[in-house]
Amino acid sequence: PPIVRLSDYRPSDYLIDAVSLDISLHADDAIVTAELDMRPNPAGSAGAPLRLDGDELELREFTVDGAAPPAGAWESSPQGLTLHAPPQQPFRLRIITRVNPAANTKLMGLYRSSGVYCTQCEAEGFRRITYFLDRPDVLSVYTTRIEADRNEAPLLLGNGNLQESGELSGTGRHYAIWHDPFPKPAYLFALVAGRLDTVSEPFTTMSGRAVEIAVHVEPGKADRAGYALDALARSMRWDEETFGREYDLDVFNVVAVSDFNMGAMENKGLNIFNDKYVLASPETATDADYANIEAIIAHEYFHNWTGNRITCRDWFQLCLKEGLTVFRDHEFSADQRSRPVRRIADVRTLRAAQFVEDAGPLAHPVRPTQYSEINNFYTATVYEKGSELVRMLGILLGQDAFRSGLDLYFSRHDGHAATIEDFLACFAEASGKNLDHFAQWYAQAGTPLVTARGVWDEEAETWTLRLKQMTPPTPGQTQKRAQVIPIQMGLIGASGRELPLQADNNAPLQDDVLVFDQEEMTVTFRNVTERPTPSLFRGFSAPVRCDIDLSDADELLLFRADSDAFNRWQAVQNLMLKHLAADVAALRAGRPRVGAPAFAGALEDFLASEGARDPAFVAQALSVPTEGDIAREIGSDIDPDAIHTARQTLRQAMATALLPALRAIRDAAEPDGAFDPGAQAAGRRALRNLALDLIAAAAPEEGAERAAAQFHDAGNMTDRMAALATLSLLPGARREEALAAWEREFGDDPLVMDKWFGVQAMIPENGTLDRVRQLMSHPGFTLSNPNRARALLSAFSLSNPTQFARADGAGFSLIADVILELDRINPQVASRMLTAFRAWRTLEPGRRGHALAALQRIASRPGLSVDTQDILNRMLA
Ligand code: B3K
Ligand code: ZN
Repeated sequence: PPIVRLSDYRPSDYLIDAVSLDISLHADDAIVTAELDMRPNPAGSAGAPLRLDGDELELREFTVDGAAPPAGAWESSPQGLTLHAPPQQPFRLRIITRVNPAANTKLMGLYRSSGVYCTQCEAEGFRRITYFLDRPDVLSVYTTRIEADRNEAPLLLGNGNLQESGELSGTGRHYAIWHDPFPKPAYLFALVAGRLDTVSEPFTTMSGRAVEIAVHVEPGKADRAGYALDALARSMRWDEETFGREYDLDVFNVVAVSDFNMGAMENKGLNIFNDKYVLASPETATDADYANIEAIIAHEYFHNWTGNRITCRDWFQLCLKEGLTVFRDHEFSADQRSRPVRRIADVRTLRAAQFVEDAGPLAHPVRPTQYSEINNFYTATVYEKGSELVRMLGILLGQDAFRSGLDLYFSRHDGHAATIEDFLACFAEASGKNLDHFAQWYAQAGTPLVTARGVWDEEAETWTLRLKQMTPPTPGQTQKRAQVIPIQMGLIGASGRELPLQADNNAPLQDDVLVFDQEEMTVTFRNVTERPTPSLFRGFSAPVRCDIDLSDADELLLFRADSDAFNRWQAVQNLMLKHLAADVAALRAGRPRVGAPAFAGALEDFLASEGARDPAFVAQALSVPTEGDIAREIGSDIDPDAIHTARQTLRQAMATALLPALRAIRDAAEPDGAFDPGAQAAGRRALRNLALDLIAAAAPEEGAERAAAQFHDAGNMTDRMAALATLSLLPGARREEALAAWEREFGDDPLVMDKWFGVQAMIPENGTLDRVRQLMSHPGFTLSNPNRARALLSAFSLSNPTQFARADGAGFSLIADVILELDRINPQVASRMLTAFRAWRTLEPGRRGHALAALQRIASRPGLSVDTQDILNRMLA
């Protein structure tokens, strides 16, 4: 497949000012008539041929300014249409294509999901609807006429505002005409036609504009749409209050469909969602589901400014909209919930997904410089690390200059397609600071490792901090340079009090932020009258790893006394990780195991003193690092079985020490009343359910009994699911009974059944492979639905390390079979699933060999999709 390079970017030779679409829908036959008002681009090369993109299209008719061009003047294939010598003044193309929505299993372009017509055009799906300049720097004003059978599709939605609608008498068909006054790239085009139930409410924007906001869901599910609608209204208000961004159309529609490749899509005025991120009721959705819905509704809405009003010049600039929009949705969730608890959750995601990506064969810069399939670059690096870079800008420039820079960006680039350089220039201008070195974060891949060593001089009352940074090589980038790393920090005295932070005059310390932008740096702090314990990277101020030689006593001091909640959590994680890594090493070497954790007493005090006040934080702090966290800490020669054993041993030891306190949490009376999805109530549930899980680790019989009782009595899905998860780890009749009961109760509810598939796929037992095979023939299972495929198979490959990476290679082999089958149905979902192998080189030699064999078996299949081929090439390079 051809490689697209950032360095080859050229402006389009032609522009499309206006697009008029007429789309007549039939299940297996949609006729698309496109009229394109075009002109040569003054910035392009004059007289160049016009090459329109296409993908699997059937051309029915083609005219230029009303006349069919002579044969030889043009050519077309399903993959493109070329007009060799287009007019050099404004001209109009008319193109009629035919597409088959019902046969579209790739879920890109126009397709059907449970009988609803819908579209997905990002990144390059519009070319599956009509021939077009399908690139984000071609912005057009769209008018769309949608026509369909009234009975099959009573609701017809497009981008923008509704202009006209009516019946076609005697045909049973009707139509709607939508007009979007905001010029946009083709990837933001959308339509929906189907039978859907609606919840809606009026919203008045800050300048008084009346907007009707609505959420549309499959018939019968309107009672699960209220939370999404509420989250949308809160997002709109928050963006006004926080960033001064106001909505700009008369309507804002959200549509939930059940077949969707990713989470959701920010089409202008018509967001289309995976229904997993819209539908919620206390009986069917967990607290985690509610939090995801809130965050994704916000994310897609926030794109209206960061992505839609200001879009990307080319796909290399993807982080311009995604990193910034993730930053905005993280800030929103932090404001709506608990800031420290959200920060911990976001950093856990970053480390679990992005750090792993950055350390392996798929590592790439936040702004990649080349791709063969752009859909493979919607990654944790572009999204999550991209968000961290925006966050660092705020830390480095200060919040006022950051906000001025963002305001400048909104005013200067509104209505245009921008680049990372454009974005950074606004912040440099607003702050008066040079951001040339900072810009390197967008170009250099890999996670820097910062090594920090401190020496206290009692006589001189100084504390000297020596810092080094090193970024490991990544594919295509062997030499790395120093990055600009903001270290938000404090020093803590033995009693736990915060010591003053006074550095030498020439030190790059801005308030409590030390700016570390060289390979090595030494900073001396004055008036340090007692031995300090440093608290570095408060709030996780930079996306780096930190090696600092703190003793267990130092970590315990930070855990107890740090004013920064994130670093309190980090300290207890460090203690656990150190303990776990030592135990894994002992296990593998056949040495005596490490003893009981010395920090259990501190956890007991913590639980007693803070459990009631901040249960969500306490639940985070008491969560033992995942097997993935431990593998990352160890880094190479990974044996998932040893990791699993060490983790279970620590959970059991911790739980045994905490047992009375855990029982007290479980036995305390709970507030009655209706289910409250808010952060406070969710935090209480999180701690109660963590207590249940730990009790089961220390006292399996008692845990099983308590879990079975909770499974039976639970009044909401969070508690129901937590009970099932605890039971799933305890082999025996209770587990199988609970699974059977779940299926009886929820067999008709696909989203709830996804939880059932997932929990079984994650059981860390040898029998799971057969269980997963059997579940693949369950009548409710299909590879054609991305949610279902991921619920079972991504849960297995991403969240069950001992079984996916079985010593006999059978786990890899199963997923290889799945990928080969899935690749023919839906390449995007297949290639994404393949990334589960991304850390294969870190495994111990036996498992590594099995992983390689599985990857090579996939690679040997002729006719693989470009998507899957691209990931394989990089993974095997
Ligand atoms: N922009 C979309 C993602 C499109 C993915 C295309 N493969 C959703 C989002 O990030 O908001
Ligand atoms: Zn996004």
